[in-house]
Amino acid sequence: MEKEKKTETKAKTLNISDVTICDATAQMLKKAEKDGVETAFHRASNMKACPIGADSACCKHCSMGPCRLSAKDPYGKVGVCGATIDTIQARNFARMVASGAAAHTDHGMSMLDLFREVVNGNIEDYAIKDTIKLEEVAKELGIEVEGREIKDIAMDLYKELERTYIQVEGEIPFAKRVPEKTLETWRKNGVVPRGSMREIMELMHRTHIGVDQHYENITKQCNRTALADGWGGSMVATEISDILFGTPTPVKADVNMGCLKEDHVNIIIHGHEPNLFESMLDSVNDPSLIEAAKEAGAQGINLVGMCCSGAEMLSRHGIPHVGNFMSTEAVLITGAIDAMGVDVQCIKQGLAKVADCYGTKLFTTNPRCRIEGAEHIELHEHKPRECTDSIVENAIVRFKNRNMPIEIPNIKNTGIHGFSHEYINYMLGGTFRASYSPLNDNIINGRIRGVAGVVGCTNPRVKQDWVHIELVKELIRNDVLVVQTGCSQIALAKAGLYKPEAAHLAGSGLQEVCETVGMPPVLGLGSCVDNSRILIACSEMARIGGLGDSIADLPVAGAAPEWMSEKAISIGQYFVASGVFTVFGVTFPIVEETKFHKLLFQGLEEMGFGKWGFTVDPYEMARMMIEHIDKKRKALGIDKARERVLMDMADRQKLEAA
Ligand code: XCC
Ligand code: SF4
Repeated sequence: MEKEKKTETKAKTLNISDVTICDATAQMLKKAEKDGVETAFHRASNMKACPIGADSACCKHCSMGPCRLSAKDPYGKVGVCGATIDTIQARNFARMVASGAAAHTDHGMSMLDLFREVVNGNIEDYAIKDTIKLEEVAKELGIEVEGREIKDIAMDLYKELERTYIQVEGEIPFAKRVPEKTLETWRKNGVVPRGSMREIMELMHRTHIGVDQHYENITKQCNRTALADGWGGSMVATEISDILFGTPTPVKADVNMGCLKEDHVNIIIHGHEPNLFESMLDSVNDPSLIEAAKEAGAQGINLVGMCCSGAEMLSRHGIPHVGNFMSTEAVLITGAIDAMGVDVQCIKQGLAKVADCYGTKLFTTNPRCRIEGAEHIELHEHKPRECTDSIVENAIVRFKNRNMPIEIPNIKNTGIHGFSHEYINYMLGGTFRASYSPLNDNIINGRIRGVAGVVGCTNPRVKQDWVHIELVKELIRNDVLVVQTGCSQIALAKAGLYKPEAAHLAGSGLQEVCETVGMPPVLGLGSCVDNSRILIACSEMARIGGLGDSIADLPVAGAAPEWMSEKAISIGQYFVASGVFTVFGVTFPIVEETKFHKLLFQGLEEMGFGKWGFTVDPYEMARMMIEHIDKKRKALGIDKARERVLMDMADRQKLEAA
């Protein structure tokens, strides 16, 4: 009791304009204070991040410890077992990679399980929607498609992709997509992944006390495991989801909390696996459930998404998206949410308490994820509607019993989403010559300086959305085409950058390309597993020619400016291992000036991989990425072309002025 009181008096009031630039979230945080509700923003401001953990200078891998080293004097001490700072940091980092990779690959495996049961005819509520993509992917993997039944092709594809997970020896199937020279680098360094189960298991083994105690060797397995995510589990998740639910093509859609409707039953699906969301889409369109909602006095049922499965449904079907990771508690504060259904990943336990405050029903649906205080209605894929219908029915009851004032921020932002790798191919190349050549041409002639992937989470340790938005604006202003996924995509969508008219914020070269094609300067590719679309795009750019032979040669860079999850670390590591310079913000869990730090931030590049970068400042981040892009342009001998383009522009402007 005494203690509790103490923390209460210490609790700081939140300075809302310091923690978010999302107006809707800010409005809800104000309401939270009035309502006496606490969110992750409040908890972050009242709990300093553990400084030893932040530097990754501690180890608790055995009970001789936990051992605490000093970030200020990293080589002054070792752990009880003798582990050095480099071993300890490398092991901690490796376990983040293992966990992140496990999350993506387990998700991918669920999609593959669903696919198998659909093909076998055991599941009838889902079906193969995109047979063209099915055949394309099968062909790429060397499966015969000519004159064969879809079912047979699908079964062969299943068997082939299963190797991504369970294969004991040999390269994973999608290694076939990796540019020759990149694959050579992997082979030389012994990091081409086998099955992800084996890679993750081996990484967990090697980071146990008394096994791998050389940071270079641990990093090697980090690369292999991360690649088993990017080119394995994540890529399978994306490709199978496209085959089952359709490959995204551009679609106009709204984001932000203004997508909620006071006079409708509002249902949010939040999580990562599209099977729940797809079934919910059927449920909310069921005439009998719509009728039930109307009988309860609602105008209808309004389904919206959050986080990654939200970003997927936004891209695939134009389903409105109400906010990214740091808005999931805030949106409940509207009081307008009648039910929130969640599956896996990035679901804050804090949601349960906020939902309870507003009488919102929070449902877990996946056997992997339960939350104390939330009701569990499991999604069984052979009868998914039982789960999603029941969530709708519960939501209708909550609607009928709404007894609190509702406040919905009146903010909605329209944009164009759904740029799959296939569509970029088609859009730039035109119907008859679908190809990445025009993209490469525009990079070579300098209209587009390079391509940047800006992805990842939001994090209460930095001002929500601000780093994403400033970074992306700076990049496009400098003619860097930006591709996005996940919570970052939503940040920029809220800032209005997914409108084609946002092209005026781009440099003159990029602006010209956007206007010719009619595309926004920022392209959203979907959820975090859809980062695999960026890998495929990079492969295509290398394959088409003119920009070098490996991904490491390309004028591209990546960033996760507001990252928070272990998944982000796995993504960062697979981009680095694929050859991409990748910059993270917020914090980096390694002590600078250690050998392990030098390996990640420099040594890997010397081995033919990419490398890591770090800064919290979006402008510095953009500068680092552009500098890297320019370095690659110079190495390719295309830096002159760009100078000429800029001169042409200047000349033209001079002419126009005259
Ligand atoms: Fe999670 Fe995927 Fe991060 Fe968003 S970006 S906070 S991982 S929901 Ni993927
Ligand atoms: Fe300490 Fe070594 Fe045990 Fe880690 S593994 S807790 S460094 S004794």
